[in-house]
Amino acid sequence: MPIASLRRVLAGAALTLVTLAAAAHSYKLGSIDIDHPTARPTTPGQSVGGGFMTLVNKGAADRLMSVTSAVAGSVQMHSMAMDGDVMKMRQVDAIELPAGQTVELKPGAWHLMLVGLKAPLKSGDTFPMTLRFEKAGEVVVTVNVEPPQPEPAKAEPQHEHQHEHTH
Ligand SMILES: [Cu+2]
Repeated sequence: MPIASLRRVLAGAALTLVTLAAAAHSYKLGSIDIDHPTARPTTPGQSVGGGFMTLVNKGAADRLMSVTSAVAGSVQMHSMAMDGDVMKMRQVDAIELPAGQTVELKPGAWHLMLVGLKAPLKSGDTFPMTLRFEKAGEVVVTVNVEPPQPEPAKAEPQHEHQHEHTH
């Protein structure tokens, strides 16, 4: 094959890989898949931001032990749970990843809090973040800064419930 066309083929292959990586945006560490790590955009003066991702554990039980990123002074792991009728946020030492289960870090559930942001997070930006698991070890993921995605169907019943009161 002439060099020129070989080069074209290779360039095409490289481009395809880049496109796939951007669309899928997931990482693999041992038996743990880390899907779509994202953070919310923040406004100037806002020192705290939220971080989200989906952790799929295809192997034995593990735990997310710590998270660090250069964009923030510290990254805390938080849980959200109802305490009476109040939703309360609590800092935890680790997030349990039961064997064969998916744990979603999302608003209203487990999430990361980027505390002491050094600069506002802007929509479209990306930054590296290091996740350390008890058994799987460490991985650096790229976090996409993106605004909240509209929740599919799930949010509907709540809306209907609220509208009932206007009758
Ligand atoms: Cu929190």
